[in-house]
Amino acid sequence: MAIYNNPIIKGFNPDPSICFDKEYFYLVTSSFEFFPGVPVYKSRNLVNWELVGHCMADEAVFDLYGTPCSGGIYAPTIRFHNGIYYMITTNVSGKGHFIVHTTDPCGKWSEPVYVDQRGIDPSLLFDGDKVYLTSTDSDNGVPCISMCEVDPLTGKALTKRRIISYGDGGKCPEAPHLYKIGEFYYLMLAEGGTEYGHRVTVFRSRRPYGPFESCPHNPVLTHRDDYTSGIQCTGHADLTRDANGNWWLVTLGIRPAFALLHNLGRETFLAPVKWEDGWPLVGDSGRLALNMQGDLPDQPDEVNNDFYDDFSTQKTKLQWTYIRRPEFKNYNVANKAAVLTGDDVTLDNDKESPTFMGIRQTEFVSHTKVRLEIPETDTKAGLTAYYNSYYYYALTVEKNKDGVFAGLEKHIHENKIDCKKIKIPDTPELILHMYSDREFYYFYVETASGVYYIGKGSVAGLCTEGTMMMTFTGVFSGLFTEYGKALFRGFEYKENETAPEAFS
Ligand code: 6LW
Repeated sequence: MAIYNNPIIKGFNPDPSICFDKEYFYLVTSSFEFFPGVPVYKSRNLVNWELVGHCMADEAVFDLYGTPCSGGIYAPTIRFHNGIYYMITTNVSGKGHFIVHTTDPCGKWSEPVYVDQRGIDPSLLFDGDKVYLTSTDSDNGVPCISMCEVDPLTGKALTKRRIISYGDGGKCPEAPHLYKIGEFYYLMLAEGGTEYGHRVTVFRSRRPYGPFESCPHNPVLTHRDDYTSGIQCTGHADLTRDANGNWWLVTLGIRPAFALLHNLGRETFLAPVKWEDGWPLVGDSGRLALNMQGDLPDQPDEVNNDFYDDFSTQKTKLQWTYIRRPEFKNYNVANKAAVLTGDDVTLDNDKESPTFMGIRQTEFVSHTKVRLEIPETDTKAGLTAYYNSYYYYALTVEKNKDGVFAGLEKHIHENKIDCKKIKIPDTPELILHMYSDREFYYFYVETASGVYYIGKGSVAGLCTEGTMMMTFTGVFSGLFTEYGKALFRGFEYKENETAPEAFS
């Protein structure tokens, strides 16, 4: 048995789906308006995960232009069958469900084939010569789960869809996954909605289309009645079995920053699963913990989410994420600098793609720093804690004919608060710092002549629970240029690093 920490994939990594190809586990998560879409993580031991690519990595094929905040790419499913990896998901702001496939999940995925089925949360079960597709549906307004057979290489529905479940009485039955385990077909759902009533329910039948009997101890996983574990909203789960025959469940959950507010997004958690009387027993009596133990398939290493990019190679690191459909002509990574050129698309633009590149914030306490050179006047660039176009804090550095000015912009709902700008020495290079804890983001500009405190923004302003529309994402630590040209060097993100005394 080994101890591991939850979440296993921290920061905005919701709606996890997992498969095992007898050597490695692969896990995908939803990505909404962010590009590249559907990150692919790889692991041997279920604890150390490496980002190895994205299923949607070609902005010409997967055009997210105009995608609204938390629109776009919803929950994915990844499956492995006969040497081919399949991923199915839904572009809710585009053409609906699509399937891509590959023989190398760390490399290029196929062009999408679209599936003419309704709902969200599509999933595939390979069962002999049949492939079943489950997804959410509506029976004259009553939410349910339906299923049909599909050709996973063409996307063609081979049978009419049939309703197979209405869930266990919870609202929003969703996230269906059908498994063939032994003599039973198991249907696993999320119910209660992805907030604090979220839960996982399981059903089984001897036939793929049911009728299904409900697990006697449903929900098999929930934190809706647990306000002590530091984990909430668990639901939307997927099952896998390791080479030793042990079962595991991955699920989304949140870690509240404080009260019932979360800014890091819905994250991916792991629980061991045992079977009793043909029903799954998940985690600790249907609950997860931040520290758990299980018979892991391989000894885990120390987990380290710190990130550093000196921009020394043309190929940017996979963690960099963009908004909607990035204009890559505005990004030039070379000679140990990321040169970001703004085209007057501001961070609060909710349709286009501002010149922005960010990484997922993975811990409450964090420190992001980057060196900034602004060679020309009429430039505005900086460092941002970015949730989406309506919710972000931006440490701005503006260079104009009157000099160089540092400021803090706070965007919350329709409000834009422009904190006082400070004139700073026009030195060749500045160092921008963003610190975070469970309550605030703190912004500083460091120059050769000293450190300037620019201001702070409350974490509460960038939390999912406070957004004016349903949102599903999490905060990024990002670089941006709104107009002009900025050279960024030595981007560094560290967990659990706080501001030094000298900064206070
Ligand atoms: C996802 C649905 C859900 O498609 O939230 O957690 C939606 N549950 O299953 C967006 O993540």
